Amino acid sequence: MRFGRRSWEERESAVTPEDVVFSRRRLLGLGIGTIAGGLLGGATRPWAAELALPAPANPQFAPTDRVTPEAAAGGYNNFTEFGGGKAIQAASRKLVTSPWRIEIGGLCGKPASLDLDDLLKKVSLEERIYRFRCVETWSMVVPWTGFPLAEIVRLAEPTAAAKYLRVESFLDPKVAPGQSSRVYPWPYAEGLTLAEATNELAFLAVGAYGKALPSQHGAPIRMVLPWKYGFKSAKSVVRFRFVAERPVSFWETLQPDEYGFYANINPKVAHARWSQANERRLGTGEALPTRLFNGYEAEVAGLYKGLEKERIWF
Ligand SMILES: Nc1nc2c(c(=O)[nH]1)N[C@H]1C(S)=C(S)[C@@H](COP(=O)(O)O)O[C@H]1N2
Ligand SMILES: [Mo]
Repeated sequence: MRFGRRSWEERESAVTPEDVVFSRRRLLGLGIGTIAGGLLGGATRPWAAELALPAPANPQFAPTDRVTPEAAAGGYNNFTEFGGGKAIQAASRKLVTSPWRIEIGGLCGKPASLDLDDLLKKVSLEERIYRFRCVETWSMVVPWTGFPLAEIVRLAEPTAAAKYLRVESFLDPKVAPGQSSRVYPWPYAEGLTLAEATNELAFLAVGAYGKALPSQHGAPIRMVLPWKYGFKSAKSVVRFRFVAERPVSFWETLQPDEYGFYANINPKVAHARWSQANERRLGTGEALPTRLFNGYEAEVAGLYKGLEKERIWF
């Protein structure tokens, strides 16, 4: 889906973090044409019905913000595995999301390799409406269905040596044309401190808008960390690893001066190339002032007490 071209769009394409590396990829001769090859259609999860969606809404996470229309949120995505632009939904259909193996490992007492369906039997699903803010300045409000990331920590029983959780996305260049580019440090990966991973807001979504997660949003399971810029919310997760050292993420590997570990939302701290003061809601185009921690200060500010000298914003 395409929205009217406006001044913000010009600005946004100019600030896309992908722009630097994507142009390099073109130099490598990997045509954009290959990226549009996903219409053949992959499997959507047959368990969509089994998931008993929609799950009960958690009234604690129901902001007054108007929910973004489903088609707007699902039609303007970042999923570099399937292309550098926003219209990756057709290409992402190639992702086969069932069966989906999840590995939980590293410094923990209960490492496991299990099918997502079996993982979902160990948790209970709920719906939460969260604000979501991309570093590129667009934002949305989405009803996600899922369970707290803290459940993974609980099931894994990390040892005392574990300080961080590394979360890794799928790797399959046959399915994801973007992964044929060696410019990127595949697989996409992100990381959190254990305190962040067990914060009540940190969420793993398997659904959106009362249905199984569509592929462009990171099916069958993706992180949602609403107080951090969107790139921290890794999609199509296959691996959780408890580690002692701070993980270096996909974007941090590419552009460490622009994308740091914490990436907490702060309107007063500009990105290296643009301001973060305002945002634009998908669908309506409404312009809004960006809020500290995306408006979740009460829930997460405590995580950063004593860390003020660190780079907790970018
Ligand atoms: N695996 C993977 N996860 C990813 C990305 C990506 O390119 N690959 N993009 C990130 C970025 S920059 C954003 S803003 C959000 C976008 O989520 P959405 O497309 O569901 O809105 O996904 C994040 N997770
Ligand atoms: Mo983003």
